[in-house]
Amino acid sequence: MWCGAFLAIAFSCAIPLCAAGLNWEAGQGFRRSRVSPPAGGRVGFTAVNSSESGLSFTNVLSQARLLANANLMNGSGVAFGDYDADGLCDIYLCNLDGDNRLYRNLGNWKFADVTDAAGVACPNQNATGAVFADIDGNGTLDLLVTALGGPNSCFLNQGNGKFSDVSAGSGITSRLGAMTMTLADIDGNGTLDLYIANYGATSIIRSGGALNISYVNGKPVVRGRYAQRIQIIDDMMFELGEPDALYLNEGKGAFKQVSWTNGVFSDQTGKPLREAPWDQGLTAMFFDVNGDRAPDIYVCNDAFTPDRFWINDGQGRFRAVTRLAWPSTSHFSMGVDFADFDRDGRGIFSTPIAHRQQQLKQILLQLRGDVTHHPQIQQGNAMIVGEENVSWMGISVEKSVHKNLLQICVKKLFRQICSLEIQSGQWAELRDFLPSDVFHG
Ligand SMILES: [Ca+2]
Ligand SMILES: [Ca+2]
Ligand SMILES: [Ca+2]
Ligand SMILES: [Ca+2]
Repeated sequence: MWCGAFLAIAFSCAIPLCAAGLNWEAGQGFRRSRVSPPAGGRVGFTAVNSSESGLSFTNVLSQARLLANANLMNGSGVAFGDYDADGLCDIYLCNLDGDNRLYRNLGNWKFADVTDAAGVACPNQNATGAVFADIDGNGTLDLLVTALGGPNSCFLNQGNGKFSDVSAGSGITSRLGAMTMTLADIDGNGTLDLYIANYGATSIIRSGGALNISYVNGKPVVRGRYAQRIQIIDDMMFELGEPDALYLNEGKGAFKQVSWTNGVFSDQTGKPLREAPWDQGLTAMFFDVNGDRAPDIYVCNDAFTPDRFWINDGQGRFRAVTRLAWPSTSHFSMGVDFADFDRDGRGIFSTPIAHRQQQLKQILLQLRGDVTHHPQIQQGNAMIVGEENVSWMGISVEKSVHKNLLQICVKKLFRQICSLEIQSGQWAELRDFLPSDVFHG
């Protein structure tokens, strides 16, 4: 019943009439409020012009900077949170060429730009991600911001509409190419700990970076500043990312980075990692996948390295999920989410993947209590590449029921991609990546 009422909120909140205050009823660990959807009218969303809302933000990236560093094209994020605790959700938006903006929600779909008063503009940063979270545990939402090439920022909420910039002593400033963050109390001490997915401060191959290559026993080896980010395998060049970073929250806005190689992280056999993964991390998410109340970590990685999936032992130590429990993984992952899809009390995670030179498959896995899984449904996203634009299209797969229908959909979709790729002579290469059971059935 309450679920239905809540869904009514989700669909109707875009209609300004619903912005009136709600009568919240406190529960243990939650609060709830009945809503009264309009009896008439249509469900759906109503566009609110920026001139009416006051939200006039645009994330701008100049072509010159884009060409110099293609990783900037990964884009920037947004954070939602009621930073001033007035019951209305506020918005923080990240910017690449300009300052970030904080918009205070005034109610009735009006917003005021309070960035300068709050002190959270983050000038001269390639801001990529933001999150509101109570970093110091005093009940107010603080703000973390990641930046490509750093420094990442940490702002503590002063409770009077202002934030204090404690970045310098926070321990999270970095020159790496940070993209996104996730927070959870991984060691159970009551503080929100932090995982930052790093992608790479600069793109190398796509931006024409100069490489220092020498030959060892006739084989090319990259040396110099990009030695760890470029691998040459069978005369093919592969670009890697940068190590992600896990931080323990020491309270009061200070974090301490956890080493990848001191035993906190171990491989699927239980052996401590000897080197950090050098992945192009795009998204990370804490979620307790095995129900032991210890947050586990899933990390989506772009390009050629696989996603990472770590199980927390309850003490803040992480072991890679075994390949027996997790036999297939995405490449070119961009996002992950968990939800109890079939309402059996266990989570499902979904990692969309998409790249025209990889399998067009997305894995949607149903988690069992022992962290094994079976393919339940497969979904895919495909990148449609035109001369002037790149867009994404989703496809759904229910192998048992709609396999034939699915095949038709995927073929049609893939022909569209291939017909474009044929022009650049990559048809054969693409065809090699087609999942045979889907495309040749
Ligand atoms: Ca607010
Ligand atoms: Ca706080
Ligand atoms: Ca903690
Ligand atoms: Ca867990």
